[in-house]
Amino acid sequence: MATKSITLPDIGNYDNTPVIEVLVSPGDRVEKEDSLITLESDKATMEIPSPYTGEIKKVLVKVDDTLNQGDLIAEIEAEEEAEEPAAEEKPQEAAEKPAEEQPAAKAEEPAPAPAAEKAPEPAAPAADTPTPVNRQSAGAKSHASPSVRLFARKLGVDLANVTGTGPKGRILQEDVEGAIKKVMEGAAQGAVGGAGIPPLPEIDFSQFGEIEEKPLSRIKKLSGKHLSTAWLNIPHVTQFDETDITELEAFRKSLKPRAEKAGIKMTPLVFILKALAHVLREFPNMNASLAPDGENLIVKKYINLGVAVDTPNGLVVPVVRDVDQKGVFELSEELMDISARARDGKLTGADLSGGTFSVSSLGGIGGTQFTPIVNGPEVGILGVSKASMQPVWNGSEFEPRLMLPLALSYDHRVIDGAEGARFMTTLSRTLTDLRELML
Ligand code: CAO
Repeated sequence: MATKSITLPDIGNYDNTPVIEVLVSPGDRVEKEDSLITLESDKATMEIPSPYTGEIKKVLVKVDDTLNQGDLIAEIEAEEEAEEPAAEEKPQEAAEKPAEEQPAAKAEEPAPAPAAEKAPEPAAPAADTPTPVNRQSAGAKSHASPSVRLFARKLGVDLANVTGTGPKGRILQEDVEGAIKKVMEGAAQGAVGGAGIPPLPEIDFSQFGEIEEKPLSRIKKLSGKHLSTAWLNIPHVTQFDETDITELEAFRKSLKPRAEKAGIKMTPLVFILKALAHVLREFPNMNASLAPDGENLIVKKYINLGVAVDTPNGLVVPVVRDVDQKGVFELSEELMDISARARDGKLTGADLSGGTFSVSSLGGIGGTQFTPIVNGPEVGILGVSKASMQPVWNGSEFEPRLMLPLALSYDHRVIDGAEGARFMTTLSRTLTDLRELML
């Protein structure tokens, strides 16, 4: 046993070659010829192998350092004396061969071998392209031949996430292919952790105290999957506003006796549905869906509003149809009917389909604002919070006004911020002065 310094051997006509990976840490046991670091010149990537078997004591380089022949890389407690790599020995240029044709580097290969032409930087994934797995993380320890490393890099595969099945745990091209296949299968099934998203850590919570594991309801499982899909696929923007509904509330109260007579509960939500239908006519892009190929917008000529209903088993979104063609009494009756059937678990498939835009109202419960998730493939959703009396400056004094907080989330691929703001302003104006509905 002896502590040996490992220095950069002659790697050819390369100066100040950057370190792109450090593959070992202090305490690691390495075999002779195991890779220690990867360098990347403007022409090639090359792994620098250990000339000794033993335990790494110190790592003297880090990612982004630049190295020249003779620079110290590491110190190792060597188990055997090894011949120093011949100073004049030149690495074999293997740059010309395409990655697929290159044989996996053998453990017995003596000298550092520049692997292949510099791998092009993997392009940043387009917003709608699922990345198979994370990009290679600097400093991750993984053993693979330069050709496999290049192959993985081209596909954006982080070798730290791949289990090697080759000799001494080396990662083979089949291992990289297998890792990609696994991710793609997961993504196809919509599995948690698919589409390149690192899964949340699995933690045994019982180690911290008593726990109880309860199954999620069927509705929660279904809506959870749908919400995750919408959240991941749609670039959301949420805009907030506060609308003066003082006059609306006075009108609603004036209608209450008639509503009660008809056995109807007339809440602010009915007026919001009515105003939304009016504004959606003016902003048809909000009453639309993006075609699956992302090339066209499918604008719907009907206005069917989904209304999020809180039930003991979870959230459901039944649809009120042709809202633009109905009055507030009819809408109230329908809203009462679908929310009652939702809570009794009696909705049919037809009740839940065909929506063009959704509303989620927490106004009856409380809160000042929240950010609703777009009910994809719809384009927009309105979140309604609890109205409260507030002092509003009218130019000469503060006046008590009933202010309703609204949040509009939309798919930014379809709606620009300015269009979203105009939609919100028009909706707000309509709710403040219901006479707008007649225009
Ligand atoms: N501001 C102040 N008060 C409001 C209000 C608002 N924005 N919206 C409703 N209210 C009042 C109503 O007027 C009613 O009061 P009165 O009984 O005195 O008239 C009370 O709050 C309860 O209303 P409601 O909730 O029963 O009726 P609604 O028409 O407003 O809503 C429904 C119906 C089905 C949407 C609602 O019951 C519900 O389920 N909301 C939850 C939706 C949800 O969970 N969204 C979150 C989805 S994301 O997880």
